[in-house]
Amino acid sequence: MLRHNLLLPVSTGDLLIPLSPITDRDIQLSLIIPTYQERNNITEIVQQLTIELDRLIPNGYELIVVDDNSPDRTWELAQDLTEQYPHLRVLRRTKERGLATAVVRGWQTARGQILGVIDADLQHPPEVLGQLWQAIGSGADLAIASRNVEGGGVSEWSLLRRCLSRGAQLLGLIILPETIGRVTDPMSGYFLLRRETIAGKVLSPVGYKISIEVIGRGDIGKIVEVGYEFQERQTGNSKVTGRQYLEYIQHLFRLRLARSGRFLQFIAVGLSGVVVDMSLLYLFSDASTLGLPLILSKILAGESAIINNFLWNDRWTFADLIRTQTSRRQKFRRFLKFNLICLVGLLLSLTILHLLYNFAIHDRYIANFIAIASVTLFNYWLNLKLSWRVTDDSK
Ligand SMILES: Nc1nc2c(ncn2[C@@H]2O[C@H](COP(=O)(O)OP(=O)(O)OP(=O)(O)O)[C@@H](O)[C@H]2O)c(=O)[nH]1
Ligand SMILES: [Mg+2]
Repeated sequence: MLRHNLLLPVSTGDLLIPLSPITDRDIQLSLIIPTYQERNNITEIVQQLTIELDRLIPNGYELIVVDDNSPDRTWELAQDLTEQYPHLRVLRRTKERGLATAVVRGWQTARGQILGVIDADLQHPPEVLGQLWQAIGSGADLAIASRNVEGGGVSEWSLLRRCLSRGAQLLGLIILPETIGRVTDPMSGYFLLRRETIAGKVLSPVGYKISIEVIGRGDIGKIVEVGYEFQERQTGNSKVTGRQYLEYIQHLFRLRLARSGRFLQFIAVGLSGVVVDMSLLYLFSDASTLGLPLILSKILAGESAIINNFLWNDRWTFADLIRTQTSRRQKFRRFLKFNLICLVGLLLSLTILHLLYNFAIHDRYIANFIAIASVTLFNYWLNLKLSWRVTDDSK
């Protein structure tokens, strides 16, 4: 029947969002509404969102319902609504399930440059969209609705649910501090973000929490949080069970591994630098080869290792962070910062070795190992934040 033609095709394969979508120039915002068994809510949420967005971005938005073949046929009702709401599009998934992947599949068919997500069950007040949209307009990469900033709350939650939520957040802070610590409500499923922050990256969420996936894998610079009061579900049932908690923990570890992968690359590059340094030191200083003075040989060998490490890190370890910054000038600036950080690292390493050896551990090899490990971490973090920093304004 005709209705079937209104269903959008579901992407398959990698969960990868294209940088340049099949754009419709007029569409600025694509807001995903993931649904499972939301027949009783879908009409109301579409109506409320339409009223809000017609005011905010008239003719400049689309709503995309992504339904996982709900037995209550939410997808069918949503399709019926498209007659009355022409900016509404519907995707019915039959081969995959799960909230987070549903959102990504929706974004894959989205036409706007700003992507967003909101629950279907009216727990996320549509009025907050105005502030989120404004935050994006003023330069935020991610504008996220939060229950834990001023104006936010979860009024009717039981003590147990509050504890579980805070416990999950604390666990996240331990396993993935640099991601979970960036926002006060990392579990929020209500946000807008710029397409380019996640485009071209293969996403791989497990379960419910799409927000930690985009913060963990995206190139997200400025984040703005907007307070909102989490409403009680009026109708329909929650899909949250113990399984979602397990999936959340699995998701945290998957992200930890993905992020640590970069650190392991950094260490591998560091080891290649040791080989360069040693070989050149031999070549320059050994009596059977060039026979240069030791200090001069060490300076030449050390600097060559720094150049070696920089080139590998720029092309490999941090390559994905600087796709848009390829000019020679930008590269040279990164090199200078890297060089400077390595020199500071060297001084730090000497200081740590000296202090540990003389005042704490009187074993020079253990002290040296601790010095190397601390300085490697120092180098990694500082280089990630300064040399290859993702929040560069000139992006
Ligand atoms: N497509 C899709 N949507 C889902 C799935 N699970 C949940 N949703 C939708 O995602 C949104 C959030 O799910 P809820 O069950 O309300 O989760 P919650 O808001 O954290 O929990 P409650 O406070 O108990 O409602 C709702 O719009 C659901 O219909 C799923 O597997 N697939
Ligand atoms: Mg809900």
